[in-house]
Amino acid sequence: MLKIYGADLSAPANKVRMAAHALGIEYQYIRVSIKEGENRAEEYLKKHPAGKVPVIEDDDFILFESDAIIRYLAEKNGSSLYPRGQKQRALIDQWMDFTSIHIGGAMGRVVFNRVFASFAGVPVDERSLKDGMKFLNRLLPVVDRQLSKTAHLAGEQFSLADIGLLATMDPAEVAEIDLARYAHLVKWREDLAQKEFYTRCHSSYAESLKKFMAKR
Ligand SMILES: N[C@@H](CCC(=O)N[C@@H](CS)C(=O)NCC(=O)O)C(=O)O
Repeated sequence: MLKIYGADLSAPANKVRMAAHALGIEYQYIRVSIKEGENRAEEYLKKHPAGKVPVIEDDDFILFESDAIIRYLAEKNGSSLYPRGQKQRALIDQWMDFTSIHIGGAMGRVVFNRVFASFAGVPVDERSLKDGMKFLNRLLPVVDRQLSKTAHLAGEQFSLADIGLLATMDPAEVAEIDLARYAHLVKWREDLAQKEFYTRCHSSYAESLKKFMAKR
């Protein structure tokens, strides 16, 4: 059975779990405690040389980087979430890259400083936080506009691009990012967060954070 190494508060790891659910792939979920440094253990570094989650093990095939993983899983299943048509696939890739590189980068700055800096015992980097918010204020109108034109991010069909954006935006509430002015993004998120591929991962990111805090 497929193994997914992840952490409940890792948006990229949750992206992989959500994709596996959407693709109907059963898997064994192996939690890697970043807090306890399990991701830096020698055995784990053999799977991911930089000690990050997610990683998958598909028999003896090991793969890291969430977008590479979900493309691999969808391709293996011949799924319509990552169709073979050249232009359709290119558009999905475009939005996946835009999401991970730009939105994910900006979200990372905001979420780290507003949520995780205190756990990590490091001071809030105000400059990084400000830049993250500045980028989000530029990037989120782009996806909101796109979602005003088509039902899903890369067109009318639900695809890997939607799973990528949904997982990336998952910590918005806990990081106090106000999305109210992005009506199409809000509606799209609300609809997808009710689907089984999402609810099998968690009811919300906030709920996972609450559970994590309770265990500390
Ligand atoms: N681009 C990577 C990002 C992976 C990543 O940054 N994972 C974080 C958790 S969200 C991690 O493992 N951090 C632990 C560390 O760097 O020590 C992906 O999409 O898989």
